[in-house]
Amino acid sequence: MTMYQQQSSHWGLFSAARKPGGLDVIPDPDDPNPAPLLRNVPAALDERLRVRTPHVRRGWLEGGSAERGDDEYLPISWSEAIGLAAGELDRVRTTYGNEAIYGGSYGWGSAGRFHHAQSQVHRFLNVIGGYTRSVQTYSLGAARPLLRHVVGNDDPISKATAWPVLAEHTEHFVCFGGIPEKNSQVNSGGVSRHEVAGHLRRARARGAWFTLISPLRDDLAPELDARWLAPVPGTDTALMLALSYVLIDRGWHDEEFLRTHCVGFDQFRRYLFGAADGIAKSPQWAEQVCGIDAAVIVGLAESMATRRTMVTLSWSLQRARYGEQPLWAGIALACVLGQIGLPGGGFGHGYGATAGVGARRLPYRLPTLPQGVNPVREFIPVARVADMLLHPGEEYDYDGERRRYPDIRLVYWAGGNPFHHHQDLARLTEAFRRPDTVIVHEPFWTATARHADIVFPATTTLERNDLGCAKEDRALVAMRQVTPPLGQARSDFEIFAALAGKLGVEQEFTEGRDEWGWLAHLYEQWRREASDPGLDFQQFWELGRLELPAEPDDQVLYEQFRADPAAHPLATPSGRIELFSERIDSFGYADCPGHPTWLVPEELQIQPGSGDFPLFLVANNPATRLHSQLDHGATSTSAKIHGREPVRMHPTDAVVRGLSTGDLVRVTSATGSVLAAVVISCSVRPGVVQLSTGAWYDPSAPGVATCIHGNPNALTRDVGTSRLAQGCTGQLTRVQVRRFIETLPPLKAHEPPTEGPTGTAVSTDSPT
Ligand SMILES: Nc1nc2c(c(=O)[nH]1)N[C@H]1C(S)=C(S)[C@@H](COP(=O)(O)OP(=O)(O)OC[C@H]3O[C@@H](n4cnc5c(=O)[nH]c(N)nc54)[C@H](O)[C@@H]3O)O[C@H]1N2
Ligand SMILES: Nc1nc2c(c(=O)[nH]1)N[C@H]1C(S)=C(S)[C@@H](COP(=O)(O)OP(=O)(O)OC[C@H]3O[C@@H](n4cnc5c(=O)[nH]c(N)nc54)[C@H](O)[C@@H]3O)O[C@H]1N2
Ligand SMILES: [Mo]
Repeated sequence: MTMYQQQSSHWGLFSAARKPGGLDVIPDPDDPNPAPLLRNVPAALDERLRVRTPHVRRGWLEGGSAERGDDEYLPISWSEAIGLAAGELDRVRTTYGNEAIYGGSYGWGSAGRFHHAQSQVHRFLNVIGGYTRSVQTYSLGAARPLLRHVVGNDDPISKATAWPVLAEHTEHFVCFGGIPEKNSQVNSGGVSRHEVAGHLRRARARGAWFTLISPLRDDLAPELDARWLAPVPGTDTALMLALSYVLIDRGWHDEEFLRTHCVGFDQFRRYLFGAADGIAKSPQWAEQVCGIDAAVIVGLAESMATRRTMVTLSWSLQRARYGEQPLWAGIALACVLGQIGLPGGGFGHGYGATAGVGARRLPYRLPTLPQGVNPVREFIPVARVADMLLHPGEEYDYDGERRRYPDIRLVYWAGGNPFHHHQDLARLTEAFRRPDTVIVHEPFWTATARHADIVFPATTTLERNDLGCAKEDRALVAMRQVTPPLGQARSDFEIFAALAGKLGVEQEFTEGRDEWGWLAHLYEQWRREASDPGLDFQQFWELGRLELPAEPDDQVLYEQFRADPAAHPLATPSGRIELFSERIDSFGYADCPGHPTWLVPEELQIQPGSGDFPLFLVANNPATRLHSQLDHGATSTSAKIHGREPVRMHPTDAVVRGLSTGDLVRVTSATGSVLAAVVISCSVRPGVVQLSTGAWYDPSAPGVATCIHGNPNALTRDVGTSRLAQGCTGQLTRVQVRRFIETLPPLKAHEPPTEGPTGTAVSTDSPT
């Protein structure tokens, strides 16, 4: 009889069993809305694309870094690989100090509390003396630093009004960037029940209105009957300012709330009415900027003022140049409406971005691998990684500080794919050629693995046991091994344990425990801290699943603040919401002034429809996979055409280019070019094309395109949101699209790299 084992992923719970035809995956029966992404899971065991043994890059063995990204890989034994990596780590830390090791290692890795790649790599590097880390994320790069100044907390996930409250009370959802169902498939750490779509349907059934403000119609589900407004991408700030202008101009604003709960309304109002720059941020002004009729803006403002309104602000809004502004202007708009803290009113940042936004958060810590202490103080804002590698010693600004990039000699990555997630990938390739050594743990031959000098084959969740749960989820699950490790793959923990052994710190790293010992230890420790479920580890493991109690939540922050701002002040300098921030103003940043401001991003300085790059590219998160994970899986590949990523465009833009669905195109920007395949769709605003992230970067035919597969980060600009947050700006770029009529070069991204002959450093002894 086939044994199905319970497993978890960032996109849901499932059971799986190995069968002769591959892996059989069954969604969890308690999940009301399982994610289509589950169909990608069998690709986890695709033997061709798995890194099966440790590898070393030939050029690195021969002493070079120039060929990184375009080289052969030699399979080597575990003992050799561990020896080489430990030797390099030791050489670099003793010669240059531990700050010369970059271990930020940003990325989502896989679900699972113990085999959490970030925790493992950080714990290991701390044990050997520390590393230069990264701060912030690609998700909320602009948001978190800004929110700290404006509302005094940087957690839009758990501070959001809970979904059931919205489903019951909100009368008008005004959704900037939408609430895309595709994104709520996912939650970092896992999601046992997909409920966002159900909450939205309940709100609609009760009669709630939806206004979708987005370049893509499918950013809200069709059954919500949303009114779709599609401003020019990147102009939401102007629209929000005009909405605030109308509300104030007509006297529909909440004077009292602005006086008692906010600071800086006077400065903000003066700016809106043109006192500062002579430009009134009127609906007529906004119409010119965003392409939305002035009358529509006035009507929308009126509807917002007369109904219980939730202003939802997607994370994508802030993943663009000056991304601080739409978030701040959106919060200001909610303040002008004055409904913050009322049930179903106010603002939310990121509803639907993940299943966890607006879900109840567990009131205690989860089982967590301790990471130890990093004695190195050095850090960078995460999206400045290429700048750091290219410009050691150079100065830059970040959130009021003047900082200097460290000089990195060794890059260590486990559980992330920078050659998916970073902007301007050709520039990142240059940057990755700077350090002496790059070490990567990967289950797959991703572009990042192909830019490494030493590649360690990592297992996937299917090959190990773990504890699964997320802060915003209610299930603690046993993730049970489905199949033995593929080839010679090992877990990140085992790899680090071997390295620690070589460096003489094995006991410090493992504390004498193996996988099973750690799972039992983490569970038992958690059980003592959390509300004790009464089951010991063995009993839990046999049962397989605990429903965790949701206790009184902290989503009442704004309710309490509304009720009594003196007793429940926000953690801002004023204790109130800051429409003008003296701190931000004191930094003197022209790219992030002291109040929400319309700043014209470079993308908009080219007239829409004209110039070399007449179209806006929306590079959003993909519907068919999580980032670049399992890009070779069934859901992901079924959307590709001729093996290339689909780029969606409006019929009017297709007609003038003579394009039909299925045609191959070259998309070019000032940064680079990609090949992709056209899909014509009326769900895309005219003048906009959409190419989601995650197609594995394929630079194998540079004469044809920077990436012949369709990774939009070959096109995006590597520039921070502003000097305040230095966040990622990958969401928007200007491009041209032209039919591709040359010979189509074969895709190499979904093939393993060229394997060199078994050479000097190579002996295929059994795993040690
Ligand atoms: N243009 C543009 N770019 C973007 C975005 C955008 O909107 N536009 N979005 C950004 C955002 S929000 C994010 S969060 C990033 C995401 O960027 P990443 O988080 O880097 O993307 P993933 O594809 O999830 O990369 C995770 C990698 O870890 C590997 N992995 C999985 N499990 C394990 C494991 O157990 N051990 C090891 N060693 N490896 C494992 C996977 O195979 C995969 O290669 O992308 C960003 N990039
Ligand atoms: N299926 C799936 N789900 C995911 C992920 C994934 O890779 N796949 N990634 C997860 C991660 S790490 C994160 S951070 C979140 C990301 O959450 P978001 O950043 O919110 O997600 P995106 O899909 O990048 O963008 C949402 C929508 O914003 C719209 N948009 C883009 N530019 C503009 C603009 O200028 N104005 C307006 N009004 N709208 C605009 C686009 O149409 C886009 O579909 O998603 C998470 N969920
Ligand atoms: Mo993200």
